[in-house]
Amino acid sequence: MSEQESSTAQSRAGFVAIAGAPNVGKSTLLNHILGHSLSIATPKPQTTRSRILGVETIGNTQIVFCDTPGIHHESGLLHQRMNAEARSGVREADVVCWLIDATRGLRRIDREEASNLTAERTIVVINKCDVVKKPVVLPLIQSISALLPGAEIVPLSALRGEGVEHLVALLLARMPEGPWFYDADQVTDQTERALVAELVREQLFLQLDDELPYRVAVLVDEFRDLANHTSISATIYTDSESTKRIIVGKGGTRIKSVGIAARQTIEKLLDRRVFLELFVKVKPGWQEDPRFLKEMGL
Ligand SMILES: Nc1nc2c(ncn2[C@@H]2O[C@H](COP(=O)(O)OP(=O)(O)OP(=O)(O)O)[C@@H](O)[C@H]2O)c(=O)[nH]1
Ligand SMILES: [Mg+2]
Repeated sequence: MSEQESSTAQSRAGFVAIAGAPNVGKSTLLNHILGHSLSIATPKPQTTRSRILGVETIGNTQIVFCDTPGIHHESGLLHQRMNAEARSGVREADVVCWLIDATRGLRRIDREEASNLTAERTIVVINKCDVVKKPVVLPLIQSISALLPGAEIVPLSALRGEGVEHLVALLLARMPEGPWFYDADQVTDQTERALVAELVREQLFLQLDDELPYRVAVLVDEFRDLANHTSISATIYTDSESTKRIIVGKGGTRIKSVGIAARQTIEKLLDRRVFLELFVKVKPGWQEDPRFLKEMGL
C-alpha cells in the first residue's frame, strides 16, 4: 500500500509503550508481535537500554510499539537515562502495555510504577502464564484490579505466543483515527548499525556471567556493504583492564565465540554474508560519561 493510501480518512495509528519492571518479557512480547527478533531479549535483567520502536501495520491500522528498558532503582547516569527512556516512552503512548511477571507476582516496583498509570490508558499484561498454574493467576488478577481499578487485564505467554493475538486485537481497536507515522514496509526506527551493535551486546549478555554484561557497551565503527558480503567492525567498551581480559578470554577464545555467534545473528538480520571484526577497549567510567551515553543513543 502506498503512503498516500495510508493517509485516508479511515486510517488509524497510535503509539503503544511496552513497559514494566526488568526481565518481565517486554522485548520478547514485542518480537512475538512483530514476528521477528528486533529487540534483544536475554535471561538477564536490564537487557534493553534504550527505546526501540517496532512498527506493525495491519489493514488500515498502524501500531508503533515502543519497547522500553525495565524501570529499576539503581543509581548512576546510565540507569537514570534508562529510566528516563522508559518513562518518556510511557508518557508519549496512546496505550501502555504494562507487563507483570506471573512468576514473581505484584512486586514493590510494580506497585510504585502503577501510580504513573491510568486505568483507561493501560492494558495490564500478566506475562509468563505458561509457567504458572491458574490458581496463581486468579488472585494476581484481583490484586491488579485493586491497584488499577477498571484497567483491562490480559494473561498471556509472550514466549509461546499464547494470548498475544487477543492483545493485538485489543490494541488495534484502541488506536485513534489518523494518518500513519511510517510507511507500511518500515519495521523500526533503528539503523542497521544500531541493530548490529545490539546483536553483539546480546552475545555478551548471553556469554558473560554475573555483573560483566552491565560493564560493556558496543558501538559499530564501520559498516560497509561490499559485492558479496557486508564488512563490519565494532568496539566493545568496558570499564577495566580485568574485565577486558575476561571478555577476550584465554587465547582470545571468548571474544572469538562472541564474534561467531553475533555474526550468525547479524547474517540473519541482514540476510547476507557478514565479515565481523571485534575490538575490546577500556573506557573507565563510561557509564557516567554523558557524551559516550549520547553516542549510544541515551
Ligand atoms: N517462561 C516464559 N519466559 C518468558 C516469557 N516471556 C519472556 N520470557 C523470558 O524472560 C526473560 C526476559 O525476557 P526479556 O524479553 O528480555 O524481558 P524484558 O522485560 O525485555 O527485560 P529488560 O529489557 O531486561 O527489562 C527471557 O529469558 C525470556 O525468554 C514467557 O511468556 N514465558
Ligand atoms: Mg527488554
